[in-house]
Amino acid sequence: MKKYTKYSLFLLAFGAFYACSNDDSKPEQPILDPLISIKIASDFAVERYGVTEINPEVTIENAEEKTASYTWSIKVTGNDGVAKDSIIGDSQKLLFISSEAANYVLDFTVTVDEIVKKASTKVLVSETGKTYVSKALSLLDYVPAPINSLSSYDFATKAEVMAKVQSDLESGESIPLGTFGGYIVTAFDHTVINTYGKRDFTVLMDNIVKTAPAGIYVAYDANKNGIPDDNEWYEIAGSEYYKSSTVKNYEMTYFKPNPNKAAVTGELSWQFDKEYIKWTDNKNASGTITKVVKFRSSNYYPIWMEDSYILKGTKLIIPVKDVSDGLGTTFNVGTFEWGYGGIKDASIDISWAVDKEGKKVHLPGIDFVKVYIPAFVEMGANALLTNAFVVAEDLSFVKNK
Ligand SMILES: [Ca+2]
Ligand SMILES: [Ca+2]
Repeated sequence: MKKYTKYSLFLLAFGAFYACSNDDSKPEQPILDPLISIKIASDFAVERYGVTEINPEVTIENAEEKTASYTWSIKVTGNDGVAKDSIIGDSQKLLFISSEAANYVLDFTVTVDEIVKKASTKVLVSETGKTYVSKALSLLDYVPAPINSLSSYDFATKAEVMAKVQSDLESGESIPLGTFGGYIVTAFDHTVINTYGKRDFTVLMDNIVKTAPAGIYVAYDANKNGIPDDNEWYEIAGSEYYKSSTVKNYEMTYFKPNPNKAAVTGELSWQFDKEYIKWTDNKNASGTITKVVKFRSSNYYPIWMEDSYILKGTKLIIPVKDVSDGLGTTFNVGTFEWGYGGIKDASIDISWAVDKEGKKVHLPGIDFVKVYIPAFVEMGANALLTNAFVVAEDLSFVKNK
């Protein structure tokens, strides 16, 4: 017991000495608040639908490990006449774009911990003298995959097909895309603004019978040459994008059927030619598309296309079930939740766009939309699962009406 007391006393003494020595050698450092400074140009000028890059210089001292958060806001007067701050960005650099000619005051806020620093700048948005329409009515490209419904495009040259599709697009006719990979590319007459925290455009499909949701790619004309360049395309990563069943970079090659080949009928009465169109893919699979009795007089293969052609895209699994006891006459077709054309809510947020590696990209807006069929499914007597494109439309116009 005596021994124990001695030992405890020694420990206490050592503790006191150590504390004292520590105080002497290291005087307590005062913790400094982060010090934020912002340098920003006082004003900017741009035309309607033009993009201004506002890139303030931000210096933060004593930030230690803390990270800064950024907010861009703009005063918006609502229907009640009350001006409110509306958030338009959350990163240091802002790509400002507006549909209305006006003077805008933008407030920029940098926050580190509880320290807040504000700055503001002005943007003068001028008129262009042009009128704009909500719909993307300019056809840039059209390549359908095989399908039984191409009869209105029975032209020998692509130029003739493009003229007919352009006219169908303007008159609101539905444009068949075929099976996997069939696509259409259209352009808006303005940049559809990526409104912060909101969905921006919609993709309307024909949807008459059991149809496939449509996959979407978007392009922002970053170099302003009026065309979507290869490095300007991004994919809208909808509800299926990250699923394990989704196949990225899928490619199918379709081969022109030989008109002199005899039809190979099947056991089921609807199987007119089981070996009608040969296909291969980039996963070492191959097969044939069956021509069905109902569409036996249709030419599934686009007649203006060469002897074979390749179509590419992300391949998605759409749930399709034969509910006719394997007879191949009646099917149930599922749908997707968000991020596709032709579904219950086909409105798209441009902020869903991702690059080829699946990384989110921030686009100020988009000028071009590519819509394609992301599935390859044969539905027995009903031929291939497909959909037809109607139009892509800027939602900001729809709301303003
Ligand atoms: Ca948006
Ligand atoms: Ca371009």
